[in-house]
Amino acid sequence: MRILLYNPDNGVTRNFMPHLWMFLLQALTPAGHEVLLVDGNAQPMDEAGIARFVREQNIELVGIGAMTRMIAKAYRMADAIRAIGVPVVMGGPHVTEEADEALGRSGGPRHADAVALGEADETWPKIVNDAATGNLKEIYKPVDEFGQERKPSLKNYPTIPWDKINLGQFNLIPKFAAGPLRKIGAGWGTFRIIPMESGRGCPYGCEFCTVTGFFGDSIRFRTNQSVVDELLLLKARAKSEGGQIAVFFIDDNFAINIKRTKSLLRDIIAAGAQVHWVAQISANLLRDEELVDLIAASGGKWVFIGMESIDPANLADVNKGFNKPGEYGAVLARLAQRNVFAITSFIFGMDNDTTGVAERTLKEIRTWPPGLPIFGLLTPLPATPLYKRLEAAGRLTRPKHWQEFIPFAMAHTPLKMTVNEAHAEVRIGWANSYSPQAIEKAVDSLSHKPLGYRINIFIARMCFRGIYFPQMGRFAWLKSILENRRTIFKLIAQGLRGGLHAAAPSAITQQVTGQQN
Ligand code: B12
Ligand code: SF4
Repeated sequence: MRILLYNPDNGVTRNFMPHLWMFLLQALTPAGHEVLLVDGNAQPMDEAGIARFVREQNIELVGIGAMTRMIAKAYRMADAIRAIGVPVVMGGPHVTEEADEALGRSGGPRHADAVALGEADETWPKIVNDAATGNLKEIYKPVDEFGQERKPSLKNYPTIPWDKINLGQFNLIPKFAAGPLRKIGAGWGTFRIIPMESGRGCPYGCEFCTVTGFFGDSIRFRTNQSVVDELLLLKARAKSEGGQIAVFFIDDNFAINIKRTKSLLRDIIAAGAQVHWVAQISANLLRDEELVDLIAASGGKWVFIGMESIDPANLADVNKGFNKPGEYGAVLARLAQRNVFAITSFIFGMDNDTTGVAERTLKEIRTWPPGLPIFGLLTPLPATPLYKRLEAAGRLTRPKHWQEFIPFAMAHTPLKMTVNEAHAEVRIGWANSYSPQAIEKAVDSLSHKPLGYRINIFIARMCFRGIYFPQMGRFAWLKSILENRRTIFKLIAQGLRGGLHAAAPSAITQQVTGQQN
């Protein structure tokens, strides 16, 4: 069979990173089938486009995976594929919670022939075999011989053949620039961010989060060796094509078992498998100095921290009281001392938020080392404890918000502000953090560091800006480049003066004269 695995675009940003599930299921597909991958963020398609693709490529089975926010698009694409007679299997967190919706059992139209509930590592081979023999069932559930839910062990994690997979659609370097960039330094002809998991599960159970319900509260890890081998494979590929690779460890809390994380990082260092990497780690676990040392030594460059709020009452409300806003600054300083920076994520529209929450948060952020702040709204995702609490209290204003998805729009009313006020707070957060002045300030605050760090934060800020402000097309990019020309000229001038390792002139003066700000 020829199988297509498809992930819809999110309609807002071009995702910088492909989705792991596609590569994983491709690796787990029984022999004798051919699997094609299309990520809508890298290869945008509409309904007619996907139907044409499926027909032209003689696809006999399509697998679609989607988060809640992409599900409306996923359903439209599935409908178009089913309309030409090709069966569709859907999987991922949304249809796991809303299987009846996908199967047309809750009053709406049917979108999928089959759904895979939960983790599909063990059910996917069965789905493929059933489809190949014309025996596709409606629901595939990972259960053991007693019918109990079964979470796959990650001990025998499949080898994802990164050395052979066609990654053309995921190169972040534009085609016209690839040739000349290949010759710079170790080569920049390709740059890809590759998702990798080292473990699954999170016991923390934050109220708004899907993870504890979906992956379970017991944590499962891959062996250190299998993670190290995968890193080595990726590193070798980047080298062979004159390009660069960075890894996003997508574990929900990469340091959830500190002892094990340290042992993994030590093994990465011992094997020379360091690549630049990003991971999600909660602030409480970053108190450990040795862990932070190992993060830096093993290639860690950015840590995503779900700070959510600077208000302890809000954190307690959403069962995230283990976050201590009082220590955020110290945690970030500890990372920055080792040249590791943070993506700090905040949620507005929580029940104790009042107007002005954005400015109060920004005031705190300005006292921290520069990073990448991101702002979102409290969103009741299906089957989360938050969804159930708001539903029981009759507070959901758009109970099926995903069916009429609107980016950055609330689906319930917070207690101490209106929905529009919450939307305005998010806008203030983004506008203030990603204005040309804010970007320049962030870059300048690293003037004591080599130029490479300033370029790094500049590029990262420009890309993150696009999560909120339209930046999909060339003109939008051109406009942001023009708006930030002052910082760009400054960086070019510094580069011409001293090369990538140069500190900015103001920092050198400060070091010579002993001045401090
Ligand atoms: C990496 C990641 C991202 C990446 C993007 C995705 C990417 N390119 O990989 C980034 C950082 C951009 C991101 C952003 C967001 N994310 Co996110 N993200 C994740 C994360 C941490 C890992 C995803 C992953 O690869 N998991 C590992 C793979 C193996 O698991 P999986 O995808 O679930 O796939 C398994 C099964 O679901 C199933 N399966 C999946 N698809 C399919 C398809 C078929 C056909 C079949 C048979 C099976 C199947 O089989 C797989 C193997 O078992 C998850 C949490 C998590 N641990 O999964 C959150 C998660 C998916 N994200 C979530 C959310 C909410 C978001 C945001 C909306 C957050 C925000 N407020 O802005 C944004 C929106 C994204 C956007 N703009 O498109 C939620 C989604 C919940 C939901 N109900 O949809 C999750 C679950 C986290 C959470 N806290 O609840 N995210
Ligand atoms: S710590 Fe992160 S992954 Fe774990 S439950 Fe909380 S938000 Fe979800």
